[in-house]
Amino acid sequence: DRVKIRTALLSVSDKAGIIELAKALTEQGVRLLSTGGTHKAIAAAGLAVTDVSEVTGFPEIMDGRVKTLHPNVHGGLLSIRDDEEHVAAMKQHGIEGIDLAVINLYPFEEVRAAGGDYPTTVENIDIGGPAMIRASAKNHAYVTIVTDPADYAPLIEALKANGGETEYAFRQKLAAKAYARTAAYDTAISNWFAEALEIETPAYRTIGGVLKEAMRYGENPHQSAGFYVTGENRPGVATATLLQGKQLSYNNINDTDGAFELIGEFAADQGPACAIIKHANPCGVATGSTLKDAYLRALACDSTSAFGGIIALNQLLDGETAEEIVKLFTEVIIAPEVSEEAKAIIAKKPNLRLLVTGGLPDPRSRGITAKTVAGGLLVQSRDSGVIEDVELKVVTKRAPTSTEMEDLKFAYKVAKHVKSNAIVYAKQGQTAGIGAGQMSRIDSARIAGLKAEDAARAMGWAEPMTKGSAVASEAFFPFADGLLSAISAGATAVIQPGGSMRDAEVIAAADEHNVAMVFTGMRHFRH
Ligand code: 93A
Repeated sequence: DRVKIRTALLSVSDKAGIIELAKALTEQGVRLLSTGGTHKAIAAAGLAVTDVSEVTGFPEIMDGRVKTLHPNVHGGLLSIRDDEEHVAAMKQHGIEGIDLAVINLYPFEEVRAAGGDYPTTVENIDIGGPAMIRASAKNHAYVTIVTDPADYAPLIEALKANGGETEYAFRQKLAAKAYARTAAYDTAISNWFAEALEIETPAYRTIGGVLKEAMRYGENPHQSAGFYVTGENRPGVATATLLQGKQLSYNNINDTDGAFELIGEFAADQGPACAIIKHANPCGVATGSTLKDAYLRALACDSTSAFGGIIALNQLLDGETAEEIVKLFTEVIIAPEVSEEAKAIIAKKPNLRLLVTGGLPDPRSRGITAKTVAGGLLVQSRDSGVIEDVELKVVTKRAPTSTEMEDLKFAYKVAKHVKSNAIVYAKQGQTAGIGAGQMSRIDSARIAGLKAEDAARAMGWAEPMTKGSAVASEAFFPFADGLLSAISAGATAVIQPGGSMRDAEVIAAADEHNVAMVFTGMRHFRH
C-alpha cells in the first residue's frame, strides 16, 4: 500500500511554504511539474521544475482559465497504475503518472470577504484546481493529494521516514480532507451567488463552512467541537478579532452570537445600549445616557445572573465603561470598537476575552440560520423582522402613552432574542424582568415577575421595576392567565403578535384593568 513519489504537480495560489516543500521533494529525487506562477516561484529559488505546458503540449490559454484541464494531466492523476488497459492508454498517448498533487485554489473566499466586485469574484472561481483535487483524491490508491499547507511538514516527514513513499492510510486521510475542501469551496460559491442575487430559496443555498478553529471541547467536555465559518459578510463572532483572552469556547461562541445579534437591534446612532447574556438568553438589556449608564442599567436587571456573562455593546467601548465592567467576572465582551484606554483597563484582566467587530449586524439583512436534527439540517431565513417595520394595532380601549409605546418596542426587540416562551418587562429603555424558555407562557410571566422582585431587593429599590412597566410576549397569549400574571406584576401596557383563538378574552382582560395592548402581527418564536 506504499507508493513511491516520482512525479509531483505543484499548483498553488497561496505560495506560503511552497519553496521549502519543493526543496524537500527535490532532495527526495521527485520530479516537479508546475503551473505558471508556481513554476516561476520555484524556478526563481533555483530548483529544477518543468512547466505543465510542456506536459500538455499546450500553452496556458484564456488568461490561465485553461492550463491543467488536459488528458495528460488528468490521465496522469486518474490512471490505475496496475490496470493493463490504463497502462496501455498511458503508453499510447504518452501520459506520465503523477503521484503527488499539491494544490490550493484561487482565493475565492478571500475575494468574497473583501467585497470583490462581481466580475472579479467570478474570475476567482477555480475550475482546474478543484478538478485536479477531486481526480487525485478519487485515485488516492495511487496519488497523494495535499490541499492544506499545514500538511506540507507531515508530508515531508512521511517521505523521509518511508524512503520517499507514502502509506495508504495517509493518502486516505488527505483525500477526505481534499473533498472537504472542494465541498466548502463550492458552498462558498453558491452562497455568494445566493447573496448577490438575493435568493433565499433553499434550492439555491448550501449549508456549509470552512473550519476556522477546532475547540478543546463542545458544549460539554466529552464532546468534540469545531467552529466553521460560512463566509457571510456579517459583523459578529465569526468575523470578530480577539484582542485578548483565551480562545473562545463552544458555549462562549454561542452566547456571544446571541448577545451581539441582540445588540444589533439597537443602532449606534440611537444612543448607547448594552446586553448581558447568559446561556444564550439576555439577563439584562438597557439603553442609557452613556455606555456606562447603559451597562449599569442592564446589570441592575439581574446582577446575580450577570456573573460570568457575555457583554455586548452597540458602540465604542470607552474607558469609564471598561472600568465598571472589570469589577465583575465576565467571560466575553464584544463591541464594534474599543478605545485605547479601555484596552489598557481590560488588559489587567488577561482572561477576559475582548472581541471587536468593526460594526453591528443589520437586523433587517437577509441570511440563513440552521440547526441540526437527527440525520438532517433545518435551514431557514434569518428572523429579520423588525418592530419599526410593522404596523402596530391598538386593540384595547386605552392606547399606550408615548412612553409606554417606546418601552413596548424596546421590550419586543429584546423578546425576539429570548428563548420561547419569552416574557420581557421593560421600563424606560431598561429590562425589568425576563422570563425565558419556559414550556408555558404563564410560567415565563411569573418568573420574569419574580426576577424583578429579586432585582428590587438586590438594588434596594422600593418596588420592582415591573410596576408601571411595559411587557412583551414574543407569541400570542393563548389564554388570559399569562396576561393577568403580567398585570398583577404591574404591567400597564402589553405588546404581542395577537392571533389567538381567545384574543377577545385576552383583550377584555386588558380592558378590564385599563391596560393598553398592541398587536404586532409578527411572531418571534425562538426555540
Ligand atoms: O483557471 S483555472 O480554473 N484553470 C486551470 O486549468 C487551472 N489549473 C490550475 N485554474 C487552474 N489552476 C489553479 O491555478 C490552481 O488551483 C492554483 O490555485 C492556481 C495556480 O496558478 P499559478 O501556478 O499560475 O499561480
